[in-house]
Amino acid sequence: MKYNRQLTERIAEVAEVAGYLWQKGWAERNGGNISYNITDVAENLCGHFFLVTGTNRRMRYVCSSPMDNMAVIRISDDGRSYAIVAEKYISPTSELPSHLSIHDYLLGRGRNQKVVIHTHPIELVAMTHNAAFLGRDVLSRLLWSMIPETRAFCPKGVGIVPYALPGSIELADATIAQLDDYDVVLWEKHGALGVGENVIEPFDMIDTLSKSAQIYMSGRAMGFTPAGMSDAQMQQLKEAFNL
Ligand code: 2HA
Ligand code: ZN
Repeated sequence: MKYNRQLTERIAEVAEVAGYLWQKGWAERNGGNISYNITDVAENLCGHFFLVTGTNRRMRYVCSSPMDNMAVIRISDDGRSYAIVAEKYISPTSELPSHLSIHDYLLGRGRNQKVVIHTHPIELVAMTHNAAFLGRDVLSRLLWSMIPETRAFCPKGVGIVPYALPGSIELADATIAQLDDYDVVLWEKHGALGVGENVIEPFDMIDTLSKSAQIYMSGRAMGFTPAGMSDAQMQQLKEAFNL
């Protein structure tokens, strides 16, 4: 398989974000995974092509040596199997079932979101261990209220997916059920999953939500619960930014 300029750029983009995930402490050991629908830049358009991080591969090495740690796969024409087409044989992420069903869903909806990213942001995951935060939009409102940027740059907030076995179809289906309403979902006691038109977009959203979680945690660590912006302040922001 030949890497044209656009594919080379996308590989570099994934490598860049893989580095951020590692530097932030969100990708211990083989934690997290990324997939990118690259059908539009692949040479052969018969099936769908995906650039995916490899199973058991470290995000820190996806950054330093992308194509030793990522696979390019092509889905067969009947959609029932896939072939690994990059010259180095790397098996795709253990979360491939959820990544592929999410891509299938996004394509079916005509959404131009080519990237699925999953990572383990410390404070956001910690918050999912508190049942009080797991009600619909409870966490969205709390995180929005910590800093205006979160309301502005994550206008849909976060969906919550109850705990399910990593890599399971159950986890994939529960995630898809949230994607009509949210671009970022939190997997209870596990991690975050985001979708976007490129790798930077969902990374930035998860990073912004994570900043809010850290501000909340800093307040709690200083011995108080942060007041949060008022409903009126958030409403003003909503109107000013057309959210
Ligand atoms: O790829 O994070 O959820 C490793 C994981 C599985
Ligand atoms: Zn994970």
